[in-house]
Amino acid sequence: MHRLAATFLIALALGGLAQAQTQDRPPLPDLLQQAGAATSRGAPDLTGLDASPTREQQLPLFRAVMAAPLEAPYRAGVLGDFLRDAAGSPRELISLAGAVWGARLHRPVNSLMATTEARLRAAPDPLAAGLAWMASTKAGAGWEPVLPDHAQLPNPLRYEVARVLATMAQSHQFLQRAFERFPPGVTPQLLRRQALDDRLTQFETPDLRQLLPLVEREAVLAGMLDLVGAVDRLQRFVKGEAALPSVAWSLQTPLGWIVVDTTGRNNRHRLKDPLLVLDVGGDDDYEFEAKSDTHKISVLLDHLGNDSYRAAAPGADPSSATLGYGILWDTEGDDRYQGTQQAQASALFGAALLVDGGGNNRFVASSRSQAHAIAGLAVLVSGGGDDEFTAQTYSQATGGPLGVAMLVDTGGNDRYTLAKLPLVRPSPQLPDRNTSMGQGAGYGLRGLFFDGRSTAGGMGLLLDMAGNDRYEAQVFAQGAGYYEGLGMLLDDGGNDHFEAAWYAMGASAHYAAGILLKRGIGNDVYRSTHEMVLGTGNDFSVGVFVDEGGDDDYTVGQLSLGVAFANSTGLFVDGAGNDRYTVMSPTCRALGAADLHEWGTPRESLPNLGLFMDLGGVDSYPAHCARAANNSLWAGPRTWPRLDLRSEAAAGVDGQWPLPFALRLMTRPAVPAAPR
Ligand SMILES: [Ca+2]
Ligand SMILES: [Ca+2]
Ligand SMILES: [Ca+2]
Ligand SMILES: [Ca+2]
Repeated sequence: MHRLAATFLIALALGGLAQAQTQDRPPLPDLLQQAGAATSRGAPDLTGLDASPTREQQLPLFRAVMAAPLEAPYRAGVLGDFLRDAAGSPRELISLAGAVWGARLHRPVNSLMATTEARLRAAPDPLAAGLAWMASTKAGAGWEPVLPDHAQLPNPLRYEVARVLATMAQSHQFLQRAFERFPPGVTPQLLRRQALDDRLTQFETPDLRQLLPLVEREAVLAGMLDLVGAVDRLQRFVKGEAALPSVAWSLQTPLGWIVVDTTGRNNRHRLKDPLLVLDVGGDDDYEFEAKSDTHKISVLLDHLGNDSYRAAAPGADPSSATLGYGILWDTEGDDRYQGTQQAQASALFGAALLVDGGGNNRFVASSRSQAHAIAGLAVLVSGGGDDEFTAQTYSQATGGPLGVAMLVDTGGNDRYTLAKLPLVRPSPQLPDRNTSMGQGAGYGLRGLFFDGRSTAGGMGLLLDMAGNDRYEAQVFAQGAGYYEGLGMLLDDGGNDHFEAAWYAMGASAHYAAGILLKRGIGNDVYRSTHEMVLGTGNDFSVGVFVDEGGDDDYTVGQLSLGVAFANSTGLFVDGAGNDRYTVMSPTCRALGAADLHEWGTPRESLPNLGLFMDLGGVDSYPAHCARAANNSLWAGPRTWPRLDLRSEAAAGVDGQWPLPFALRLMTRPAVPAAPR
């Protein structure tokens, strides 16, 4: 992709949009008028966000969604299209994740390697040259490796391996740079306890929250881009090489193990601190032991075979990173991934990548996994097979403080489960089941539960590009935001099934934003057993839900389907099809409603906007929800009808209208322009 994606995305997040003002497009003027918010652009009051002590950590795209919720579907769609174009290039995906992270970097892939390559080619032995840098690290002072001869590890494979190792030298330095402002005493063990186990004691130093502003994002991103570029080239080399020599070689270096096995055997690898593992051929069984606190970079490339990857301890698998980089790249086959906490693309101060090129895969972990990031980037990309993702909590595209996590699945009929049980992290809303916080979730830390000091959240984005998929979760999931965080679930086609309990499917709480965008004409099922789903926000938040087409089935409890609570914006849009709406609560606080948790506070005069739109088809509405009907426009219920309060602005519309916003780029040429 040569469209300077990073620059464009920043422009998308920060700048004005080229299209006409969405609120001026029908049926929005009538709908806003009916709600009593004719002049509104749909945003909640942003004073609290602007005054946040962690203002600098709020991500640009999150800010943009909060400032203009009616433009959020377009922004989400465009981001989805960029990711779709980039799905074949993990380096490009990392680059986009970095742009969303707010790291401004222009780092073309070709120019940078030239000097390294020239040096390796000029050296008598590229492998020796590729490893030489280790002797100048603290761990490797004076190290002199015993290397295989050219018969045991011949060129060009020898050169390609050396090339990755030489790239690591630079990435290693970028890591130093990224965290050089940290005080002494910051270790992976300390960070895991504070950030992943939530065991931070009052007045403890270092304090994770004080470290966040000290991270140099550009350095984290630069080192990862180089590393991913190098691994990408290595995998293209092994894929393209008709007759690889049969090599079985391993070496313990001061920075971890190097293992090269191209024999095609079914290997059983038991690894601690892998630096670079290349295995070609065979059905392999990997077991990863707990990483040492000093271990920073792990790369594993497996080509061919149905493989099994097991992490015996939190953070042990190569696609996890703490104060470092981790890459696990499996080119094909039906693979199985098994982990506990912090596994399968999980970054904690650093960057993590898991690429699975195809086959029917199973991903199993407990928490902080399957694309989870705090103070870093995590990307998991899986191919066109039928995949199964299972975890308990904080997994499947979850961005914590200063984190961007993306799970991209390019096709197949996939199944995403954040299980109710076993109970590892009881939900405050429903203590008999886990908090899900995943399938596209961005979360911050709310000080209420600790010392009163809160921290902005990051972004989690799940993009499923095709297939009939099944999403099952509990509380906070499927496009959910929590405390200055942004969660997005984009599903681009198929007949899908979504199931959750509370705060899901485009929902958010406490200065946060959640978006679910379902594109295409699939017939989808959305079910919630409790409340706050399908375009709802609570406490200065934004919840956006858009289903583009198809005959859909919606079942909810209450406070759902375009509902604003406590000075928020809730937006529900179904674009077409014959749909069925079921609301289980007898009061029917749904289908366009705005409410406050208490009256008699200044919140009464702040905006609070709930909008419901069904823009086509003949639909079925519940009999006890008397306002909603086919071909009509209705106002939401008001507790204080004579006061005309902005905090009770709500309305719904059913009729035949085009969507008032685009869900994809509008000007994209059908045929690429000829080069000039
Ligand atoms: Ca495989
Ligand atoms: Ca898939
Ligand atoms: Ca789908
Ligand atoms: Ca529909």
